Amino acid sequence: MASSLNPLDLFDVRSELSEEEAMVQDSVARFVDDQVLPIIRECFEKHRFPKELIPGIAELGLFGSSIDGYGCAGLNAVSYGLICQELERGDSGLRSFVSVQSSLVMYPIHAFGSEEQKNRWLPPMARGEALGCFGLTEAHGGSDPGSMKTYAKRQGGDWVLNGSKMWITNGTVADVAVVWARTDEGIRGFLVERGTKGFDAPEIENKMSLRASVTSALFFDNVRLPASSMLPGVSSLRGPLSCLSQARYGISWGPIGAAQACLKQLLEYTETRELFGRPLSHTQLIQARLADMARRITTAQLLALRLGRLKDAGRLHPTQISVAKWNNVRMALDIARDCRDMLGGAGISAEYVPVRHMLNLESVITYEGTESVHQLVVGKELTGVSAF
Ligand code: TGC
Ligand code: FAD
Repeated sequence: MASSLNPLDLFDVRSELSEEEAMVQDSVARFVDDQVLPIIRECFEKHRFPKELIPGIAELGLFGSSIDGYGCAGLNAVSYGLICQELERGDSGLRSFVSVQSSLVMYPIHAFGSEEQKNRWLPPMARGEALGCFGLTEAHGGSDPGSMKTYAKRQGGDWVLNGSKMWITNGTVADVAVVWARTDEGIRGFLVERGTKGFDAPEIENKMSLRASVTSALFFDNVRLPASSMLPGVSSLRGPLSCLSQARYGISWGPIGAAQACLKQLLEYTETRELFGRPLSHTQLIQARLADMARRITTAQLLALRLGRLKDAGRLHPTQISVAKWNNVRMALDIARDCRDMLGGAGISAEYVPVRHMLNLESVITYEGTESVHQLVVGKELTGVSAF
């Protein structure tokens, strides 16, 4: 007899959602089913960013969805999490695109920008007419952004920016880059517009992961910026790290979608694949593996929902985000790898979703703090000692 429980939501987390949260989830799910799934495999295979999806994403209010005003939807944190989950059910690259625009570009402009900067950038970004990227990581060591070398120096009323950034999502397609640089007054954020003299953003080729997303290097060679390009609200590493907290929160939800997509396909596959005279799903080992996946997904869902409720109550601690990002990305990567294996040879084909999700999740477990970085954040919380 088929289960009366939903295998992709064993503890019925869905019933804990408000009407508005459920509506947000449903509308993004429809968008992913109708517009993302039919094209995403081809985008991944051809290393193509699906720009044509931008108007639909904007129409649903998914850019800067947590911001109140400036043309943004003003949704709660749980809704933002559900948006990430549904988008990543399609592809981690698409969720990344929206995470960066929302949490790493619109968030710092909203939190640390002047009124002029907010009015200039937030409404067109919400409409998807302007795109942004976030430049923190440098080639010599992304885990330690405090060691950044990119430097901005005051010259008259202007700033002059020199240095480079590496592995920057959306870099080549962005109209504006939020760039973090060392200055004589601490670490500052700057809004650098595409086309500014001395600024170049070439795309990184040959990626085997996040192939439907644009990743770039950023180069700054004596880039002259007006004083008005500096974000006035913060002058320390706290600025970029608080943006990371927003993005990591969303990434704690996103991979649940990727894992659900993999498990859903495997439930269908193991029911129809017959070996040794019976369907694969009738064997004990396969059932144990499927059960383990459902257990880990449901645990991740409960963790994400609790995380979201804490965030909405204003009680979320960055260490809790680290626990959830670590747990939930690891969960999804392990599930995608195991699903790939249970498909046998077919598992290496993009005709099935696990290998694409598996390759994508190799980036997700690395960016926004590697697994080791999050373990060390938790270790520091437990022992009071920073062991980075
Ligand atoms: P530390 O001395 O601990 O802190 C410096 C200042 O920052 C504050 N702070 C935070 N604030 C808000 N949220 C957080 N999570 C914060 N963590 C720390 C802290 O209170 C302090 O403030 P203040 O006012 O006293 O100055 O900094 P540290 O240099 O020891 O570094 C700690 C560490 C290793 C955890 C940090 O450097 C780190 O997180 N490293 C990993 C870097 C990383 O995650 N990079 C991600 C780049 S962006 C990206 O990957 C985008 S991927 C695309 C997508 O999102 O889809
Ligand atoms: P490293 O920091 O060199 O780490 C190498 C290894 O050392 C890792 O296994 C790490 O866990 C380990 N390690 C590091 N420190 C310690 C320690 N103290 N103890 C033990 N082990 C340690 N960055 C941005 O700023 N903006 C973006 O939009 C962006 N998008 C990205 C998109 C993609 C597809 C990828 C792959 C990366 C992106 N990044 C972005 C960069 C990302 O945040 C970094 O790759 C990440 O922070 C790790 O930095 P790193 O690659 O330099 O690795």
